[in-house]
Amino acid sequence: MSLRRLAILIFNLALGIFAAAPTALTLHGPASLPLTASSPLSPSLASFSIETAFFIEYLGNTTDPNTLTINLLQNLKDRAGTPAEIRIGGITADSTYWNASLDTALFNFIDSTGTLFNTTIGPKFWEAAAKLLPKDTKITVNLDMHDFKYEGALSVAQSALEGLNPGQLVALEIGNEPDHYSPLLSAQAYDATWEPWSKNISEALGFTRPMFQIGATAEDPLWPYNATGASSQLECVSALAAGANDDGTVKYCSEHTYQYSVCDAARIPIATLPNLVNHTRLAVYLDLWQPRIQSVREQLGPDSFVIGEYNSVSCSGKAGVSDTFGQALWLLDTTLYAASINVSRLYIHQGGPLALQSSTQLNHGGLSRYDLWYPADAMNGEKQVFPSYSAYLFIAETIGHSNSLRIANLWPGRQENGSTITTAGGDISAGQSVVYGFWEDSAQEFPSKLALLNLQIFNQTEAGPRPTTSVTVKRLQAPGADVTFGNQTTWAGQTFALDSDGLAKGEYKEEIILKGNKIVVTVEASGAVLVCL
Ligand SMILES: *[C@@H]1O[C@H](CO)[C@@H](O)[C@H](O)[C@H]1NC(C)=O
Ligand SMILES: *[C@@H]1O[C@H](CO)[C@@H](O)[C@H](O)[C@H]1NC(C)=O
Ligand SMILES: *[C@@H]1O[C@H](CO)[C@@H](O)[C@H](O)[C@H]1NC(C)=O
Ligand SMILES: *[C@@H]1O[C@H](CO)[C@@H](O)[C@H](O)[C@H]1NC(C)=O
Ligand SMILES: *[C@@H]1O[C@H](CO)[C@@H](O)[C@H](O)[C@H]1NC(C)=O
Ligand SMILES: *[C@@H]1O[C@H](CO)[C@@H](O)[C@H](O)[C@H]1NC(C)=O
Ligand SMILES: *[C@@H]1O[C@H](CO)[C@@H](O)[C@H](O)[C@H]1NC(C)=O
Ligand SMILES: *[C@@H]1O[C@H](CO)[C@@H](O)[C@H](O)[C@H]1NC(C)=O
Ligand SMILES: *[C@@H]1O[C@H](CO)[C@@H](O)[C@H](O)[C@H]1NC(C)=O
Ligand SMILES: CC(=O)N[C@H]1CO[C@H](CO)[C@@H](O)[C@@H]1O
Repeated sequence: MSLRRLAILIFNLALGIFAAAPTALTLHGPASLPLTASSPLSPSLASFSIETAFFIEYLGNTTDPNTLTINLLQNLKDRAGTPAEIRIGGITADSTYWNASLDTALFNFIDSTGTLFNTTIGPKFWEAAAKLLPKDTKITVNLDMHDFKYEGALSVAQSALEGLNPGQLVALEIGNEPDHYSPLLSAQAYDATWEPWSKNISEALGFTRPMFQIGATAEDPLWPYNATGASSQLECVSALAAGANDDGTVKYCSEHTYQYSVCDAARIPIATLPNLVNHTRLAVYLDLWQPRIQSVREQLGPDSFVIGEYNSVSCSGKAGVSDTFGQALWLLDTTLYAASINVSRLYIHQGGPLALQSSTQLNHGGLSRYDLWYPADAMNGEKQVFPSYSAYLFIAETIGHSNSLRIANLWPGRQENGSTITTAGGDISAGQSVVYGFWEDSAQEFPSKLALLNLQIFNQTEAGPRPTTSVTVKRLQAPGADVTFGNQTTWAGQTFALDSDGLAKGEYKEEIILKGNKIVVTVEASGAVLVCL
C-alpha cells in the first residue's frame, strides 16, 4: 500500500515558462525508510561559523546588543526547538589573542590602509556570547595554532571555558585551515603539534571527555582519489591515521567546503548564478567527501563529521551570485544533500573580506557578499537581510522539534556508487528537480515530509498525494533567483528583513490541500516548497 502511495507522487515539470506539455516524473517506491537514509538529523543541522574578528559586530555587546542578529537566531530556535550552533573561528582565529584587562569586548588591530592584522578579545567577548545568544546555544571555539605558541592557545581556551555558561563550550579547534599554512604541514607534522596541545589543554582545563574538533581544513579532496598528491593531503582521515587521537582527545572532525571561489582569476568565471543553482554540480562536489565521511564516522561515531565552515564562493563571495535568492536555493540544497550523506552539522560562514586572502581582492573592510545578513551598515552595503537567510528558516522548520527525523534523497535518488548523479549526469529529463524525504524513526513506512526543490531557472509544478490526509505546503519564494533583497523573499508568506528588525512580517501563509486522488502543487521557477504529509 505504501508503495502505491509513493508511486503516485507525480511531478509535472513545465520546461520553460511557455511550455505547453509538462513532463511527468514518477517517483518509484518503496516509500519506507531507505537503507541509505541518514542518521537522525541534529536539530542544529543548519548552524553558523562567525569569523572571530567579526563576532561582536554581528552580536553586539551586553550594553549594545545587535537585536537584528539576535532576532534572526531566535527565529531559528523557535522553529527547531534547539538553537543553531555557533563556531567562532576562521582565519582571524589564527591571530586572536586573549587579554584579561581589555575593557572592550574585542579590539581589531587595523592599519591606516584598513588592513586587519590581529584581534584581541577580553572578558566582555565571552559575556556577549554567554548572555546574548539564544539560550542553550552551543559554541565551538577556534584557537590559534598558526603562531605555534601553546600558551596563547591555552589562554583563549581557558577564557572561553570560564567566560561561557556551564556546558556551552562544546568543542575546541586548534588552528584554522592548517593545510594552507606555509610551509605546508604533513599530517605527521600537524599531529606533532595538535596532539600534545589537545592533551595538555584537556589536562589543564580538566576535560574528562574528548573535546576537540580536528581538521578545519580548506582543500577539496583530490579527484580521482588516486590522483597524485591525494594520499598526502592533510585532512581528518590522514591526521587520524598519523595518530592524532592517540590520547583520546578527538570528538569531531570538521572540513571546510567552498564550492566556488573568486580567490584567483581562473575560478572567477566559473562562479556564476546558473552554476550555483545546479543540483548536479553541488552533489558532485559534496560527493567528493563521502569516503572521508564514512571513515570518520566509523572511527569517531555517527555524529562526528561536520562541515565546520562553508559558503558558496570563497574569498568573500561575489555580487549577483552569493547575495541572491539563488544562494538561498543553493544553501537549502547543499544543507539537505550534505545531511543525506551523513554530514551532521554545517556551519555557514559569516564575516568580511580579510587581509591576505587574495592579492586581487578588496580586503579593507566591509562585509562578505555571501553573508546571510549584514548586522550593521558596511562600506559595501547597508544593514540588511539577504534572501539566503530564509533557507535556514526552511530547514529549521522542516526538522521541527523532532529528534529522530532522518533524510534521504529521493530524486535523482541514490545510485550504486553512492552518488545521486546518474550516468546521464543527474536529472536531465526533469530539469533540476530535487526531492528529499523525511521519516520519523517511529513511522518508517512513509515519509512525514517532503522537500521539493526546483533549481531550474524556470517553472515547475509538483504533486504529492496522500489519500488519507490533507497536505500543507509552505513556500520559499522570491521574484527571481537574482533577487538580492530579504524584504522580497518570503518563507510561508512572511519576510524576515530589516524593516521588522528580522522578525516575521506579513500574513503567515500555508496552503492546505485537501485529500484527493491527485494533489497538484505548483512550484515557481527557482522555488522550493515544504510538503507536510
Ligand atoms: C548514513 O548513515 C546511516 C547510519 O549509519 C547508514 O545506514 C546510511 O547508509 C548512511 N547513508 C549514506 C548515504 O552514507
Ligand atoms: C591589555 O589591555 C590593556 C587595556 O586595554 C592594555 O593596557 C594592555 O597593554 C594590554 N596588554 C597587552 C599585553 O596587550
Ligand atoms: C559596546 O558596543 C558599543 C557600540 O559599538 C561600544 O561603543 C562600546 O564600547 C562596546 N562596549 C564594550 C564593552 O565592548
Ligand atoms: C598586532 O599586529 C600589530 C601590527 O603588526 C602589532 O604591532 C601588535 O603587536 C599585534 N598585537 C598582538 C597582540 O600581537
Ligand atoms: C605539555 O605538557 C607537558 C607536561 O606538562 C610538557 O612537558 C610539555 O612541554 C607540554 N607541551 C606543550 C606544547 O606545551
Ligand atoms: C587511478 O585508478 C584508475 C582506475 O583504477 C586507473 O586507470 C588510473 O591509472 C589510476 N591513476 C593513477 C594516477 O594511479
Ligand atoms: C548543471 O551542471 C551539469 C554539470 O556541470 C551540467 O551538465 C548541466 O547542464 C547543468 N544544468 C543546467 C540546467 O545548467
Ligand atoms: C528592501 O531592502 C533594501 C535593502 O536593505 C532597501 O534598500 C529597500 O529600501 C527595502 N525596500 C523596502 C520596500 O523596504
Ligand atoms: C557515480 O556515478 C556517476 C555516473 O556514472 C558519475 O558521474 C559519478 O562521478 C560517480 N560518483 C562517484 C563518487 O563515484
Ligand atoms: C529563461 C530565463 O529567463 N532565464 C533567466 C532567469 O533568471 C536568471 C537570473 O537572472 C537568468 O540567469 C536566466 O537566464
